[in-house]
Amino acid sequence: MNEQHISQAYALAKQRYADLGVDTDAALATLATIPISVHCWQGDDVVGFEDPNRAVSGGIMATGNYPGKARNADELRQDLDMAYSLIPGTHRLNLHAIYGDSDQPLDRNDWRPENFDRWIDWAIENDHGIDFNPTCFSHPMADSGFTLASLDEGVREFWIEHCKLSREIGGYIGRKLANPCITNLWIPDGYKDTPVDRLRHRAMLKESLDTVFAETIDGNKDAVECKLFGLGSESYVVGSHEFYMGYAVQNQTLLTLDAGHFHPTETIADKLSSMLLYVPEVLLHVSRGVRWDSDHVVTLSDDLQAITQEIIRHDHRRVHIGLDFFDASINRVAAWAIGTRNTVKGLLMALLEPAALLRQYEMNSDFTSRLAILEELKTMPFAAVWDQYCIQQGVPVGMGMLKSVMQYEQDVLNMRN
Ligand code: RNT
Ligand code: ZN
Repeated sequence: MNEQHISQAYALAKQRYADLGVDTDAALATLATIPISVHCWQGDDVVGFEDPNRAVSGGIMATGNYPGKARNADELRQDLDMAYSLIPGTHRLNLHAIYGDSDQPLDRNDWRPENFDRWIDWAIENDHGIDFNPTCFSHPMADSGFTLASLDEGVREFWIEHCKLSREIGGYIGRKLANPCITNLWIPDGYKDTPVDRLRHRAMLKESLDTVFAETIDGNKDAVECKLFGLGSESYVVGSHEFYMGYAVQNQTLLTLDAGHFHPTETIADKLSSMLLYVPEVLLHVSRGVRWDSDHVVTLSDDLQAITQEIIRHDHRRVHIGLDFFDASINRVAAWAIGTRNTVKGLLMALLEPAALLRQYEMNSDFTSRLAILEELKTMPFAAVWDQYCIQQGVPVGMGMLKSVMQYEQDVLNMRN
C-alpha cells in the first residue's frame, strides 16, 4: 500500500461513514486532542534507577528476559522517543518516583524535584505532559507486604513521607510544564491468607492518606488506585474498590480504575458513568487482565472498546487515559507501540459511531435499529480511517511499525548487552 492507495481507501471509507452520518475528518481532529499517558515502566520491567539488582515486589511482576532493556534515564528516553514516533498523536508520560535522574544512587526518600528536571526539559521539547506515581514497593521498607496501612509506625511514617514527597514532585512538574500532573497512589498492602481483622488496616490507611493529602499542592492532582488481589495478597487487599471509591468520593480526589484490578467478568467500562457522577475526574490504567495477572499488553479487545466507547460517549475531558502493562518477554518498544496504538484505535472506533443517531434510537425505544447499527459498525472500513490517521500524524502504517522496531532493535537495543 502506498500513500495514494491509502488516501483512495480513505475517500471511500469517508463516504461509507458519511452515509451513517459520521464525519471521519472531525473524528480524526478530535482524536488528535486526546492524550494517552504512556507508562515509563514498560521500558525496563519496573526496575527504576535506585538499584538495578533490586527485584520488583508488591505482588506485581514482569516475566521474561527479552534483551535490550533500558538501563538508565537516557536509554529510557531514547526508547520512549522511538515508541512515541510510532504512535499517532501527542501523548503524555507516566513516571514512577524511582525513575529520577541522579549522578549517584539515591534511596526512596532522597529523590528531590530537581532530579526530574531532565525529564521535564525533555517533556517540554516534545510537548508531553507528565504524570507521576509514588513507588510504594520494591524496597526493604515494603518487605512486610505493608506500607501506608502497616501497623508499624516507622514503616507507615516512611511511606507517608514518600507519598508526600511524590506529591511535591508532581506539583513541581505540573507547575514547570504549566500542565497539571496527576499523582496516582497505589500501594500493595494485603494478606496472602485470610485475615481476622479486615478493619484495622483500612482504618490505618485512611488515616495515612489524610496525612498524605493534608496540603493542597499547586500543579498536582491526586488519584487513588484500588485492586482486588495481587501475588501474595490473594485473600485481602487493604485498598479495595469500596475503600478507594469511598475515599475519593469523600475527599473529591480522582479515582483510578485499572482494567485488570477487578473480578474477571467485571469491566471498568460500566463504572465510569457512575463514578463521574461522584468524583471530579477519573484516571484509567488501561491494561489487560489474564487469569491472575493484570498487566498484559493492551489488545484491541471488546473490553477495550467498551472502555473507549464510554470515554467518548460521555465527557472524555474528565477521563484521563493512562496505560499500565509490563511485558519483558517481547520487544519492549513494540509492547509500548502495540498497546498504545490499540488504545488510540479503540478511541477512533468510538469516535466513528453515529452517536446522535444511536441515542435517538434508544430514546425512542427502537432497540432493533440500535442493535442493527452497533453490529453494522463492526464491519465498517475502520482500517482505512486508521491508516489515514497514521499518515496524517507521520507515523508508520500497518506492519511498517514493526519494521521500524526491528531496525531499532538491531541498531540500538542489541548493542546494550
Ligand atoms: C499494580 C498497579 C500499579 C502498578 C504501577 C507500576 O497492580 O496496577 O498501577 O502497576 O504503579
Ligand atoms: Zn495500575
